[in-house]
This record gives sequence, C-alpha cells and structure tokens, in this order.
Amino acid sequence: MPRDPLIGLVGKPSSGKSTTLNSLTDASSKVGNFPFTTIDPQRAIGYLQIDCACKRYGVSDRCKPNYGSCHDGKRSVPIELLDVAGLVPGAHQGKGLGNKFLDDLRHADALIHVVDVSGTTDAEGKATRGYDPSVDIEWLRSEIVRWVQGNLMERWGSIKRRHIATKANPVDTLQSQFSGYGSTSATVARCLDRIGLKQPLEEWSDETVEQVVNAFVDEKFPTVFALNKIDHPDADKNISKIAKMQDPKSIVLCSAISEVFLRRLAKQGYIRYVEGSEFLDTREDLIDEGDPDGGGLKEMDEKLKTRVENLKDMVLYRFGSTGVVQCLSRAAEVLGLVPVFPVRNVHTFGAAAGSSAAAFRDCVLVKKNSTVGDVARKIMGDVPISYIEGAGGTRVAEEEIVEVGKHDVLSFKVGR
Ligand SMILES: Nc1nc2c(ncn2[C@@H]2O[C@H](COP(=O)(O)OP(=O)(O)OP(=O)(O)O)[C@@H](O)[C@H]2O)c(=O)[nH]1
Ligand SMILES: [Mg+2]
Repeated sequence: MPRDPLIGLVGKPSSGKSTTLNSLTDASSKVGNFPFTTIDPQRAIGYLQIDCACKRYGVSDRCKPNYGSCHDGKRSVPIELLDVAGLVPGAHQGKGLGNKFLDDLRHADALIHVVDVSGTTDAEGKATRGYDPSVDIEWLRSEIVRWVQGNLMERWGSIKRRHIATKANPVDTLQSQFSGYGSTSATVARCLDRIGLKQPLEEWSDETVEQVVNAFVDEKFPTVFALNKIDHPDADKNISKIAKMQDPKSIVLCSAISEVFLRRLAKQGYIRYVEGSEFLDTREDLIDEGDPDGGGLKEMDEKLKTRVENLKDMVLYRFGSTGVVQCLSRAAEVLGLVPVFPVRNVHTFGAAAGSSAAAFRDCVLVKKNSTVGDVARKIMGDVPISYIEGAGGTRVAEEEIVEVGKHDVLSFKVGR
C-alpha cells in the first residue's frame, strides 16, 4: 500500500532543523546552540495549507475535516515531517555518524534543506562569523549522492553478474537496489529516460553510474532550500548570493525562531497571530482599532514589546511572514502533492444523503501521477471495489490520473 508523504528536514548541525520542525508542529524537538543536539530522528505532524474542494462546490459552511481544519476553503491537512541529525562533510563515509543519519532519510519523499544564512555556523555547525553558507548546498547534496552511490557500488560487481545472467532490464535491476529508498519502478524509469543512456548496464563506467545516481537523487528527493535565520543582520548578502545560484522556485526565506516565538506568545495570550501569516495584533493595536478591551489580550512588558517590534521590522514587514509555512507548501509543490477527497455521497460530499451532512471530512495527499486505482488501494486497502464515482455521480476508471480539480473527489463503492 502506498505510504503517506514524508518530508525530511536536512542540513548541517545547528542550522535550525529542530526549530523549524517545532515551528511547524506542536512537537518539542530539542533545540540547542551546539552541534548534534538531535541524534534520534523525530517525527511530527505539520499542517499543509491547500485549497479545499468545499469552496469549488459551495459547501464551505458544511466542511468539517476529521483532521486539521478548514476556514472558508483554506484547509490545513496533516502531513508527516522528519527531523534528522545534522550532516557534516564526509557524512557518507561515516563522519559524525553521518551514514546512520543518512539512513534515517531513506523514506523521505522530499527534503527541506535548512541552510543557516546568518553565516554564524561553520560546516560542522560550530559557532563562527562570516561563514559562506552558499557552499553548504553543494556539499550536502554531494553527501546524499555519494551515500546512494556508495551503497550501490558496494555490490556493483554482483549486481552486474546477476543482471547479465537473468537478462534483466536496467529498470528492474536498479529498482531492486533502490527499493530500500521507497523508490518505485516508475521513479527509476523516469530517471533513466531523462539521461537517455545508450550503453547496456554492464558497460556503465563509474561516471555513468554517478550520472544515474544523480538523476535518481533528483527524482527521489526533490529539495527545497529553507534559508533560515533571516532575522540575522548578516543574512542579506548570503541570501543574494544563494539566490543567484539556485532556481528561485526552490528557495524559501524563513526565520524559524520567530515563528516559534510568535506561536508561543499567541498561546500565552499576549498577541493575536494567524500562524505563518503577516497578521499580528497586540493589545494596543486592537485598542487603537476601537476595541477598548484590546481583544482580551494581556499587556506585555517593555522588553517583550521591543522584541515583538523588532521582529515585526526585521521579519514580518521585510519578508511578509516568517516563511516556515511556505517551506512546507513549497515542498508539497516540488513533490506535486495532490489533495484527494474521498466521500461516501458524491452529491452532498458527506457520509450520508442529507444536505445538512458534514462535507469533505477526509482528505489524503497523494503524489503526482497517482491513478484513481492507487488512491483506492491507499484508502481501502485490499477491500474489493466494484466501481468508483466522481463528483456528481460520473463513473471514473481506475487508470485515470488524479489532479487538482480533476478526479480529486472520489467515492469507492465496495463489492465484487
Ligand atoms: N537567529 C536565529 N536563530 C535560530 C533560528 N532557528 C534556529 N536558531 C538557533 O540555532 C541554534 C540551533 O537550532 P536547532 O534547531 O537546535 O538546530 P538543528 O539544525 O536541529 O541542530 P542539530 O540538532 O544539532 O543538528 C539554536 O540556538 C536556535 O535557537 C532562526 O530562525 N534565527
Ligand atoms: Mg536538531
């Protein structure tokens, strides 16, 4: 059965992976200003913001998610995140326990590479000043590539012999090696297609294998760069340098510590804050707007007020938000996640026939190019399905591909 998507947080020690996880979830992964604060991988549930189908069908008033929430068509869908230990140069050879930490990433579907753009931590995560973080992007990727390549080359001789003896095709041979990363034959086929190799597998040179592994890493671990610590005064020049080198679609600017701080103040009743947004109100803001009670918010002392004002100036006004929620949306985008809404009743979108029934209770995230049949198996397991209906009651074939707005509202009719 296909698994739920898993987003892995990677980066060197002290780049802010755990802070990012905590800012996106209710987790309390340990944070520290020293390398290797995290050793064991931490899983937690974050919320991905998507456009809910309820808006399209005009039933937002009845939309009641079982998990997450939906406000006027903006839905938060749970998604699993994985915080792993920091990686250092040489990780693939075991430096800093790197090969164990890389192994923790096997099942990630996309990566958020948390880059410390303050320049205050070196490649090992130790405190410094004026470090150039643009190089982190390069070496960290190369550690991942060399880890995959090392695992493959260890057995390359016997892989080749079996490949020849069984007259296998390259996709099957490679898939049997890459299945440990949660790969599928389709993933392997796509990466071989992309490089368009002519030679048979048994004649591949080391460079060719490296090319294949590079393509596989691109396919299997699409990556978003979270340029973190934008609240730091040295961040600007480092951001411009990285922005020149990378595809703008793969970059998000963020300040994880600011998001953690704002969520905590909101929980404690000092501010009103829409998570991940630019909307922040203090008691005084609300009084200025004509609410004598200041929204019931608590008064902050001068020190706290100054911190909030600084954060507004340095992060919210300059960048529009703390950026962490966008990290997740961008990761979902590079992964091409499609939200699918399984319903019992294709007219009311609820579990029952009545027009007062709660609508769109469930939403699952599937990867791009998933078929209706894949979704059926994911949700229904091995239960036999006699036919599948889409919104309004049209029959939908199992081979159809699900897309946003197309075959994304489905009802599975059980029976032989
Ligand atoms: N200025 C600033 N500091 C941050 C930000 N995010 C994290 N930090 C600080 O960076 C340090 C490391 O944060 P962690 O979240 O523990 O980093 P990590 O990447 O999980 O580190 P390891 O678990 O050791 O690999 C801590 O002192 C954090 O407070 C940020 O957005 N801005
Ligand atoms: Mg950590």
